Amino acid sequence: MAKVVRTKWVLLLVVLGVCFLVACGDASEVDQEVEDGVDSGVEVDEEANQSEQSDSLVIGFSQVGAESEWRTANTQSIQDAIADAGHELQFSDAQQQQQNQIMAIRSFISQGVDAIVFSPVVETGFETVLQEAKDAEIPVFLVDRAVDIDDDSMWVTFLGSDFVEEGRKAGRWLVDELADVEGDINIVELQGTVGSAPAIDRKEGFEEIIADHPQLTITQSQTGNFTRTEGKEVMEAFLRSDGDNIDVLYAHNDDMAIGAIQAIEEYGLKPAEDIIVIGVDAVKGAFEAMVAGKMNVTIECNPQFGPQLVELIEAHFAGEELPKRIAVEEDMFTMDQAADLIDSRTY
Ligand code: GYE
Repeated sequence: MAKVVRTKWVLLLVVLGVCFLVACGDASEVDQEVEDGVDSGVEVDEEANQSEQSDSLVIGFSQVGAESEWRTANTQSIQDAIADAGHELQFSDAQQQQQNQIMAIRSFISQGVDAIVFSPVVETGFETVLQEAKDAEIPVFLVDRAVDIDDDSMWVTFLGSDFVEEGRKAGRWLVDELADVEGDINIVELQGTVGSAPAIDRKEGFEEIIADHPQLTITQSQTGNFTRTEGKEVMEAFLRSDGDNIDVLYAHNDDMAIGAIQAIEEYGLKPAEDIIVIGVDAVKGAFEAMVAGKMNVTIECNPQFGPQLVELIEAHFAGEELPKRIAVEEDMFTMDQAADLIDSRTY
């Protein structure tokens, strides 16, 4: 019996010993695996890095300038989206000068960037440089503003707003607002940058709607170049020449409307009461003016299409065929909605 017990103990010890050795073996194998694992982990990461690097693009972006709140938000959205996607950005601010944009694009071409993002300050005069980009086989993505060129093979796609529709929305809002008002209505218009797509199209859309309402007339129309300063200056001139007969201001963007509001107040009139104020963009400043009761309506033009743009660029490099025009969706906001919405506005 004692022998059996001893034998059992011996067997147990042997089993434990074997287990220990196996365990050690396992442990050292595990150690080995950890080492291998670390190594192979690094290799995997390197592969990921390499593929990230090879997928990572150098993107040249020729931006119009920094003329408005809209533009600042647009630049930020595109810069963030490109950085978040791990691409490299070459940024150039043209300060609203066409010549600067042509130089920037030429420089992107000579650097051999992978793609060019381009928001043309004006619609015409870019054929030569776009042809140069095409010859260099660098895909061009037009954003925000279009060009007036028939050969649409010069760019991959255009991503932006329907400015004619924005002008129509402004016109329709005004027609509704004045539905019960009798007599002639004098409208002054602050146009955007001369020759730019949003100035041309916002004018066209607005005129198309008011054309059916002969009591509505644009009595004065001039450019304020999309800036607050020039918007104010031009509104001062409008007021000087015909101050008591202005019923409506239609500004092609909010910044000019905000500048003009100041001019109206300095002239001794009440913006939004004595003169109806219409803007475009729906930037924070317009919401502040509406909450303060100084602006009647703003038509939305959404600048935050950076993520959508990056998706399109990546889709192009993945071999996808893109439509030639892609619209950004937008809305319209009135004075009575402004207080509820102001905090949710992100630009
Ligand atoms: O409305 C204006 C900016 O091209 C849509 O340019 C853009 C316009 C925008 O300066 O504020």
